[in-house]
Amino acid sequence: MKFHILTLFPEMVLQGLHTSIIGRAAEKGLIGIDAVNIRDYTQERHGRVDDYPYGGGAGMLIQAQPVYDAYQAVAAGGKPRTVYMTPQGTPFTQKMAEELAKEEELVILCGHYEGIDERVLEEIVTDRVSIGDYVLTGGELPAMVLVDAVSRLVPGVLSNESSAETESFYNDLLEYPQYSRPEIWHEKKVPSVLLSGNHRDIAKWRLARSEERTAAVRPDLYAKYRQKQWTIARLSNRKREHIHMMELLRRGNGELLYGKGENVIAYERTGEICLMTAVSPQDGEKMVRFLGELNPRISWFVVCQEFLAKQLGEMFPLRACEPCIQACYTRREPLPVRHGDIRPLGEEALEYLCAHYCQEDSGATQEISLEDSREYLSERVRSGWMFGAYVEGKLAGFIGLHDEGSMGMLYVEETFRGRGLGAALESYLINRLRERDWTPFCQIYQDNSVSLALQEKLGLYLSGPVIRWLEVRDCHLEVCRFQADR
Ligand code: 9D3
Repeated sequence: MKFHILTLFPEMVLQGLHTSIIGRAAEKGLIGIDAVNIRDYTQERHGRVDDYPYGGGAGMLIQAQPVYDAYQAVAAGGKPRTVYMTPQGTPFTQKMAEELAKEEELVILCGHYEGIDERVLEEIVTDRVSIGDYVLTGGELPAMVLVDAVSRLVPGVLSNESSAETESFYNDLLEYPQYSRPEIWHEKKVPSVLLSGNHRDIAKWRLARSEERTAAVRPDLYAKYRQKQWTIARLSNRKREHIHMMELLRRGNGELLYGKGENVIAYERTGEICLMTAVSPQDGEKMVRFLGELNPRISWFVVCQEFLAKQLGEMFPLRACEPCIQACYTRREPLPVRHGDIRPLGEEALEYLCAHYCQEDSGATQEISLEDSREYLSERVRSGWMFGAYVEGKLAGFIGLHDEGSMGMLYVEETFRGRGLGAALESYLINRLRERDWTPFCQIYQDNSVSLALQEKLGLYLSGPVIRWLEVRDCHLEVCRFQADR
């Protein structure tokens, strides 16, 4: 990730970003921070870059020309994403940081004085971002905030340990209080439950403190949290059909776009997947209309009812995939893993995965390019949820978690089939999910009797009605770069 910061105070930005984690990332070359002085591009004598605003008013404006020339110097003929830091921008969020982290190059424009001539902004700016409702003296600190938040999402910038932490960041809740040695300080004792060693009690206590804090300080977040919990409870009335939606929400991988009783729309951002269930066709119609208005980016729909598939088909250009049966593991006991050498896969296994990941299993009717498939597998490996089974030190099969949370991608090499390797891989993954208090589930094509038999053998429960995946054909109808938070 390369940042080009256009500013009148380049040394301020560089000073602020050369220490600690961000400084180290820059040293290692994981990110690049280039601060460009707008003043170096002025054509006026005495290095002047500002002038009075037409129509009058207090203060000075940065003129268009030096900003434009500084931009041209870093854009090098391209049209890189360009963020203008301004109090009139969209409030910065983690979601925006995640989106910006996908770019290879970012230009960040900092205002000072009263602002910048609007005409140059119209030509170069793609996003306007504020960091909150308070008044600063310039855009430099906001630019540093943005660089910090985006950089820590760049792979390798954080240690694996701390990045895993962010992933499991409690769903819509603020963090619980934490304590370290000594056990007593200023006559204050560490809460005894934390010393008990009982992980269930500890988790319960932490959740209660998180809820308490969130309710007190962030009623907005708390309301969202309560609605999610309520929806999960409603969905659990038909758990086998709805396990994918419940788990998406429970694991904090999805947001609730719509929740009226058992009429629910959940959304997974990375894969642009929209999960829907409706009680009646009337409800379905309302929900489809709602989606049309909200217009989020969607690549896939997953629906629980056939009428939804029909109704969506009238609104979106779709290709329907074969229906799937849903299987979930809700037993109390972990499963025995009858194979010794199963471990997480790293980037080095990518070639093997690409060679053996079965495209038909992805459900896509149109050819998924090798490129897309590699991109997906690489992202899955980075998520830490791809596992391989090794026989005599050599990779013989794998399994993983899809982006919406279902188990899948199961593969066992021809020569090793019939030895329970597949069962071992799935059992292993089920156990890992259970450690997190998640309910393992997967989706299987109706006609895949081999896989269905495996699910029954392992003790998973199968859903009656079928789940339908619907692929959206080139429908990235982007309204604005940052979707309104609904
Ligand atoms: C008193 C000046 N204001 C007149 C209406 C406008 C104004 C212009 C520029 C106020 C502050 C600034 C400087 N701030 C930023 O450039 C800025 C900022 C901020 O002040 N708060 C939150 N986010 C941001 S992003 C850029």
